[in-house]
Amino acid sequence: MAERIQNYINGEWVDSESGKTFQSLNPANGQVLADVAKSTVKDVRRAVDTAKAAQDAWRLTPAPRRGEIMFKAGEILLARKEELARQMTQEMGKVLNETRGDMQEGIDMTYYIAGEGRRLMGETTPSELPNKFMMSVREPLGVVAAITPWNFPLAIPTWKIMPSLIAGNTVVFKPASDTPILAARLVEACIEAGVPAGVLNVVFGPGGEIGGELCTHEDIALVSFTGSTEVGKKITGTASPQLKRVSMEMGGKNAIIVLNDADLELAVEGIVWSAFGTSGQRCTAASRIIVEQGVLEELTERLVARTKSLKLGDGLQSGTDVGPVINRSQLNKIHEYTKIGIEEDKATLLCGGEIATEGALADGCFYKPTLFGGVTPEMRLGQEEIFGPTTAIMPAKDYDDAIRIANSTHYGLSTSIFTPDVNKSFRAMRDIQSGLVYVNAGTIGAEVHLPFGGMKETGNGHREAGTAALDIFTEWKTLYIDYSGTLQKAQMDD
Ligand code: UN1
Repeated sequence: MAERIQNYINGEWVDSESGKTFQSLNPANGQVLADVAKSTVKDVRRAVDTAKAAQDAWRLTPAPRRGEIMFKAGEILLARKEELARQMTQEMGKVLNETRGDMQEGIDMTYYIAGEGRRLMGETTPSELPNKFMMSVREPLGVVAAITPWNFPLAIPTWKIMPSLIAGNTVVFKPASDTPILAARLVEACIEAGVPAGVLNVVFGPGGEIGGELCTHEDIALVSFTGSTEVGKKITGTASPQLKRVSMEMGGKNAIIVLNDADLELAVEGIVWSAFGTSGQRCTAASRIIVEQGVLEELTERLVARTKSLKLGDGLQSGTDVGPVINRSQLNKIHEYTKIGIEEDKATLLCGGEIATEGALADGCFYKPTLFGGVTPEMRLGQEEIFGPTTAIMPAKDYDDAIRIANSTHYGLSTSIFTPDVNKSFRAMRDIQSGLVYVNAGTIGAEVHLPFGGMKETGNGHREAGTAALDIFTEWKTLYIDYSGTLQKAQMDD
């Protein structure tokens, strides 16, 4: 039976004031999993008002105490890891091993941030004047709007909610409409851990209807968003005129470079994992494979064979390599790109390129892992984010050409290079324009304690995760304490 998922506002689970709901479906078979509150602007206002009212008490709760609550939330998520991973596969589609990874990433972030409760470090530095002390401290911003995507239903919300809370902010959480169940589970864990009423609120519903209010409400201090560049630009355009802070984590067109001297077996595994893991629905997914001439033929052959061997199916069934994509409209969009690749780009379709309809797959949103060959940077396949199991092989004349191609997009999230050559690796680490660079590994698999984010149109300069996250969710206050008993003048007194 379908579960009922309500908003959580001011410490209570409540329906939308409209009484309306929408459904959460299993993308593997179309089964209805939940009826979910379809919020209105009024619901959002109530959530923001509540978060605003709760902020003072939360800000004044000592950070180590906040950290203890976060730590407990981590313990609860860990205890429920397997159960929630299964629910996540049902709701989002990716295979069980990957949803376990998503859970673990959320748990890692929660534990990591709990430790910040006893750090949240500022600076002290000597004053230029005698008998004067100075330091900087991190202050909360106020109410944070956390708008999150469906591809990491648990991990990405923790990247925003946990640093917000440890810093003393309160939160209005607006998860993607495709994954409300996991969002509710995360909120439950926080409540059980002791997050007080009003400090964390969740509103479900279509971004097109309630997102605007989250970006313009006068009591929202920061809009933290992960999703497409298109939506991110809209949010920035709406929130910026009121000088709200906006932290944007958006698209990618990530490349794997394979040089002539690469270990091809390793490269093939890295490519398949990065291109087709999560059915290609990661902002870090490899959607361009840049191959130096000398290994182009052999790598292509091996990749086609390996890609054809991947088993599509329900992510809960053992033996499944690739699960469904999130919904019908994404499925159709992915297929549109196959048509664009063939008709407009005139690239070579090497395998896949079809909606899978064999047997039970017809009931779900399955797309065959797809490889294109002969792609160049001018083509749409070489430029646009597809967010599906489609990747493009792009031939490169030599190392310099490979780097040039890698840098030839508006995005800059994650790039990898396969080569045993230490000189070329270091040059690549220096010259590649992306926020993450991997050597002899794929483009996915970032860990929570270093900064995560991208250059160019992938982001707006911020980095989530690591201590860098605190720069998004806090602001600096600088304190000067003069204990000289005289009026000292900086820059003027000797
Ligand atoms: C995303 O797809 O938005 O590095 C995040 C990775 C994961 C996070 C991906 N740890 O692929």
